Amino acid sequence: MSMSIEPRDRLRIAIQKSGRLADPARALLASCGLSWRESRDRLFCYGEALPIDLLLVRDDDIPGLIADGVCDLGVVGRNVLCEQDTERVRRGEASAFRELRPLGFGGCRLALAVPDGWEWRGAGQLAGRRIATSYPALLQQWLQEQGIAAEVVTLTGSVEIAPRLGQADLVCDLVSSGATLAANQLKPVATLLESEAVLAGPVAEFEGERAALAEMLLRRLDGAVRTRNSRLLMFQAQRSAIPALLPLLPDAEEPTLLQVDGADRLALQALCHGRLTWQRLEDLKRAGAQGLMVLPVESMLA
Ligand code: PRT
Ligand code: ZN
Repeated sequence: MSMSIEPRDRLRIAIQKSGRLADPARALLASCGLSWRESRDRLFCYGEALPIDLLLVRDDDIPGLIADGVCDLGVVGRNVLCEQDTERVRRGEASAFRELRPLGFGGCRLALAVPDGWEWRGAGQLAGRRIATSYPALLQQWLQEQGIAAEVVTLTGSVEIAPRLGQADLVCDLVSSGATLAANQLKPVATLLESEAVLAGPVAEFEGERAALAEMLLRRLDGAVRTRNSRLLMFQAQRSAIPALLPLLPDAEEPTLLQVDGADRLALQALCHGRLTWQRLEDLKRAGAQGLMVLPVESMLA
């Protein structure tokens, strides 16, 4: 396995080896037409369909691999990317990576959580308190913006039990369902960052072969992310019913209308990004839609 950073014409994407983002990242890239032959050590997957290889690593290493030019792109939580970028900037270094696209999975937020018994009256309450977190740079920055002097206790794991262990008074941690906080008698009171998995890349533009490859991949990703929850809706209706039907289409792109027979009967087809529930279909039927059909979207290229 070559890890050289000499000019190369293949694109290298870092993704999480195992963990929350590993499977969805692979699935998303596969839906863009990528496929790989796995190496025996499973750290490097050689791209077969396209010259795009995968490097399987810990998520925390991904921004650094991009900064060092070892990888061109990476799939990582915005929380990790922003933390490491904020840390670099605080150290007086220039940004070396950036978010290229949000990817629509791995959603969570970085939140401040206090013991259940606290009555939250705002950030002023935090002065002089100890806050446990794995995101010290983002927390320091937020505290600075609020004008609060508090002690940041950096922990790499099990942040939520720090108050019970007497290591801190409150925590700043990732939350998705909130069940972990609740189980530790904590409640979220402020959000520092809304996060999801993102495609990260270098600050500088790609050159040569890799620029064309990256551009193609981004185009396919945009289609894949957009179609993942989209459906094609088709039905027929009288022309006079159309004005009442259009507002019922959930987050639809400009629909296509085709004349079926005579001037009065139309067939409509629309790409809908919102949820097409049974309730919504019944509403459409009541407003005059006939022969309703909802189809999944396999791929899309704008
Ligand atoms: O081994 P490696 O370092 O690669 O993995 P990791 O253990 O650091 O990361 P991993 O797999 O746990 O998470 C990867 C990314 O998933 C994070 O960086 C986030 O961008 C995203 N993500 C989404 C989450 C969560 N949701 C989440 N809930 N990461 C962590 N959690 C934690 C949360 O902190 C809490 O302790 O999961 C626990 C359960 O959350 P609740 O609120 O649903 O109870
Ligand atoms: Zn990690």
